[in-house]
Parts: sequence; structure tokens; C-alpha cells
Amino acid sequence: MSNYHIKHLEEYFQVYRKSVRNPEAFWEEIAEEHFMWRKKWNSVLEYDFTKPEIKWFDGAQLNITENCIDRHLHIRGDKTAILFEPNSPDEEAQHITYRELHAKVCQFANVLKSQGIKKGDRVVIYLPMIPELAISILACARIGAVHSVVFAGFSAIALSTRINDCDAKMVITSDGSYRGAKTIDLKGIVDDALEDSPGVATVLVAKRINSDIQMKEGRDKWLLPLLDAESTECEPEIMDAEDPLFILYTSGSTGRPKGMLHTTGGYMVYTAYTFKNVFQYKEDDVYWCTADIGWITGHSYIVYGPLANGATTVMFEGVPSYPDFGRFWEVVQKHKVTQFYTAPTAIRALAKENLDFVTKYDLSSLKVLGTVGEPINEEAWHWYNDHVGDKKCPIVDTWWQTETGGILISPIPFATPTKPTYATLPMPGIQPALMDENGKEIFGNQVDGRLCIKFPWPSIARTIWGDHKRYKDTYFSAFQDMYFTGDGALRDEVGYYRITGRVDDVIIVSGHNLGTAPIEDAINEHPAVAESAIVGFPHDIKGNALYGYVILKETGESRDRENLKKEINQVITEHIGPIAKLDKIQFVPGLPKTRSGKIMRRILRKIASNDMGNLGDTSTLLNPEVVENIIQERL
Ligand code: 6R9
Repeated sequence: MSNYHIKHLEEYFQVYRKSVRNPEAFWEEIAEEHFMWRKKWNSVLEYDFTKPEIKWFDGAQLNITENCIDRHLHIRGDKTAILFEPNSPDEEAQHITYRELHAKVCQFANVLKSQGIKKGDRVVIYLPMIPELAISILACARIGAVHSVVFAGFSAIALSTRINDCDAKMVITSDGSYRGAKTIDLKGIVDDALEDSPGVATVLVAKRINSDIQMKEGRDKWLLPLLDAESTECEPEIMDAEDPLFILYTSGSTGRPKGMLHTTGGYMVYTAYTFKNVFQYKEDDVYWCTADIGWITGHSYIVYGPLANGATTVMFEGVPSYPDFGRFWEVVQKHKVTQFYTAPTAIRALAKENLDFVTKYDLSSLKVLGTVGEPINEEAWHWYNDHVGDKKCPIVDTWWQTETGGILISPIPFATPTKPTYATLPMPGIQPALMDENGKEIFGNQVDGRLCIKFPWPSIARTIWGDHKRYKDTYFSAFQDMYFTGDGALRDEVGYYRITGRVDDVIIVSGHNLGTAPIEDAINEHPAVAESAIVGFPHDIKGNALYGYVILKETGESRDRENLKKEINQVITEHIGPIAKLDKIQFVPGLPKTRSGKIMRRILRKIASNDMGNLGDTSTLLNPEVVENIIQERL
């Protein structure tokens, strides 16, 4: 029996039982057998959820890029590590071998050093899905700099907030990016952001769209000549297992984004282990995850997990609808993709189009299909299963979070029988619990509650950068001695988990986490707005869409409502990005509030979802009369 690669259901149960009985022995065996350490650990796990403090493989030393690149060189140096598929199908794909990746990462790492970046410094990466993105991440890890990738769809204000929060010295960007038929002026966004981020000394600029951009003397530098001047060898910095690897921001229920901090050793072990099992990865496979590396899915399952296994990982620059809705399937056919991992929102969008876009391509190379980011509805699940997988490919519905670093609940293909809309069973080492509102665990099957995890796993985020108290308050205070996920879940009669959605103020739109607070803060910046509240409502393609209730100031009352709506969405785009735009905006005279002044989002959510039958008791509200008005004027 191999702990590392589970192949059938009985084996899963055996491995799972073992992992829970003695988690330390379980992870120690995996860490020892499958990775390269410069020094062994003193202890496998030390933790205290009340502080909270979590350390895996403490005292061990390693460099994650040695595990992701160097150790593969003598066995698979000429194998493709990164297969770059450009935005336009007319541009040729690039096959970057492990040997080439090694050289490119070393050169980039040397550039970072020559620009004054040292171990522990933070580097913000604001790049489209081009090879430089993966390479710059690995270059940071090579020298022990802490990377913080900011999704290139975020606005200048959002970028600047993140740069300042982690006090980054450097930003890596490109002259621009392609997105379907459009180009985006990324460098212009960086220039705007840096007006509010004086701490950034250097901006490295990769060339992608050959646009005519402004370069600020002394600060901005073209990447290519710097790379060309450097050696293709760079000794890896030896890191402690608990040294920071990266910061990745995620939305929370207050305005400030949370910089989740991941460390080195445990993150590597867990992402590599789950990649191997969840995708049943084998040596000659071509694995493709369509996520953007700006999200955790891209960090763990485009870059680190696949490369730690010596896999070929596809990096796709484009969008599913360009040049037409067959693009995904054209790429699957062209590169003979074996594992395909995407988001339910993409599946729903493609399922709406003509089936010819799928059937005209040969998808017979596919073995495993995956989804992530939000609950997948039954219809989308069946469409994916029938038309993409031809009913032969197990669908792994993988549940996890930026905070968890890796997949926590998912079927293991060919082992766990799948069930539409169910993420099914916990990974080895993961101990889920469902909790009731009084903080008690709900045992048994056919129950639902708030999803918590009882025991640490190696890739759990260790803190929120610069705000450990918020880390404790958000994840370890709702339930004693447990990590609280913010999600609700049910457990069916056989013990399978189904994630039912967020139970906090985070709304998942097209798979992107959006906090209500930052959007409301943005709207309230509009001079005509007095107050606002955002809720989610069901949407065919996006899963959820945003519904905004806005109270105008007196000065705004006379303004044209349609113009105001446009302006409000414009403010949101400026502060956060177009992903957070509202689908519906209703101007209201007031918002339903409790006597302590809290907005009753539950009521607003029901009205937005056209579910007015059961609004619950509104008599305890401070202003019950506004509810009637809001219902009447509902959009
Ligand atoms: C990996 C990622 C985390 C939130 C999470 C949950 C939702 C993710 C899901 C899912 C149902 C799945 N979520 N996967 N819900 N089924 N398979 O998406 O991280 O961006 O931090 O989002 O996404 O609500 O709490 P992140």
C-alpha cells in the first residue's frame, strides 16, 4: 500500500484511517519519501489552535524550487514542464522543458538579487497568464523572497492597497495583456497604483503586447535585457520549513483584504500530495487547470503541486469564448490534455452555447475532470459529465479555500464513486466537523451545519500578514479548537459532504470571492450615495450575481437614475475591478436594520432572490416600514 498514491476505495479508507489515527506519522512518511530536504525536521507538528500557532516540519530546511525543478533535471530534464498556450490560437504554443525552466528561473532569480531583493522581501506580481508569471513566482521562491500575486483584473486602487499592506519593494508587470479580442494596459494600472505606493523602488516590465508605454526613469526597467545579462545558474536559498513562501489576498467581511500567509515545507508536501491523488496524475499526462495564477487554485494546482510531481502543466493565457466557444476543447484536442480542471461558472457559460463547439473536437485524451471555486449545480455537472467526459471521466468536485492552501474535500478518481453536487469525502489527514449555532458538533449522517476542520493539515495558512488577531478572530474564534471555514455543508447518508455555500458576508460570483464590505465601501465613495448594502442572488451562469440597495443623499435625489447606476458601477470598477460590478441596483429610502444598527442582510437577500414568502420576523427591526417599500420597488 502506498500512502502517496491511492488507487481504489478500500485503499482510500485504509489510508484515511491511518492518517487520522496518527497524522504526524502519516505526513512524516510522505515528507520523507517524496521530497528533497537539506535538513530534516525536529518535530513534524506543533500546534495550538487557541493562539493560534501551527508549525509543520519545524527545523527542516529546503528550497521548494529544488523540489519543483532541480531534482527533476536528471530524470526528466527534457520533458515539458510548462506548456504555454497563448490567447490567440494563431500564436504558437511554447513548450518550456524542466531544463529550460531551471535556466529561466535562475536568471530571473539573479535579476531579483541584482535589483536588491533579498530573502524575506515582498515582491508583488501583477502579470497576465504568460510564462513570466510562473517563472517570477519560482524566482522569488528560489531566493526566499515572498511573492504576492495580485490578479491582473484588479484595479489600481486594489493593487495599491495590496502593495502597501505587504510593504512590497518591487512590482513585476508587463506592458499589457491580451484578453480575447481586447488588450489591457496593465502598466498604466501599475503607474496609477504606484502614485499611492511610494515604497516600491523598482518595477520590472515584461514585454507582451508591444505597446507604447511610459517608463519612469530610475524605477521602471525592461525585464528582457536584465535577464539576458544574468547567468542561468543560481544557488537556491536554503529556507526553513516555516519560512514564508507567499502572501495571497482574499476577501473578508471587512473592507481590508486579508493577506493569507503560506509557508514553505507543509505547503509543498500537501499541494504535491493532493495533486497526485485528486488528479491521479501519471508521468506522461498533460494536465490543464484553467484558473488564473492570481488565485490560489493557480498557485497550488498550476505551479507548485504539478511541478513538485514533475508534471506537464498547461498555462492558458486566453478566455473560453475567444475566438469562439470551442476554445477550451480545441486546446484539449491539440495538446491531448488528460486532466482538465475548471470552474462551474465556465461550464455553465459553455453549456449555454451550441453543442457543436464541443462535439467537433476529439476529447478522447481526457481521463479526469475537475471543478473548483463554488458549488456546481446538477445540470452543469451532467453537461460536463455527458458532453466533455463522455461519461467516462470521473468529475472531482474539489472543495477548498485560499486559506487551506490545498484541496480538503474531493473524490479520488476511480476510487470514490462520484455524486453530482457532492465534494464527497475528506482527503487523508482532513478531519471535518459540522457544528450547530451553539458551538456543538453535530454527529451522524444526514445532517447539516457549519463546516469546520478539527485538526491542522500541512498547508493551512499560518496567519494574516500583519494582523494575527484578525486571523484568530476570523478562523479560530467561532468554534473552540477548530478552524472555521465560513461555509455551510451537509453530510448525506453515507457520509459524503456537499458544500451549500458561504454563511458569512462573502459572495461567490463566477467563482471569485467578493466581500460585501469592500464593495459597499466603494459605492459609498460616490458623492450622491449615503449608504448601501450588497447581497447575492442566484444567476444562471455566474452562480451568484450582486444586487445593490442604495440610499441616495438628498443631493442625489434629483439625478438621473440610469446615469447614477452607471456611475456606481464605474466607482466599483475603479476600487475593485469589473468582477465586482452590480447586476441590479435599487434605490431605496432606507435599509432594514436591527436595533443595534446592523443591516438585516437576510431580508435583503430574500427580496433579491424573489423569495418573499418567509421573511421571518421583521417586527424587531428599527424600521419595519422600509421592507414593504423595498418589496414594492423590487427589480
Ligand atoms: C479554491 C478556492 C473559497 C470558497 C469556499 C467555498 C467556495 C470552493 C468549492 C466551493 C462548493 C466547491 N468553494 N470550492 N464551494 N464546492 N468545490 O476557490 O478558494 O477563492 O478562497 O474560495 O469558494 O465557499 O469557502 P477561494
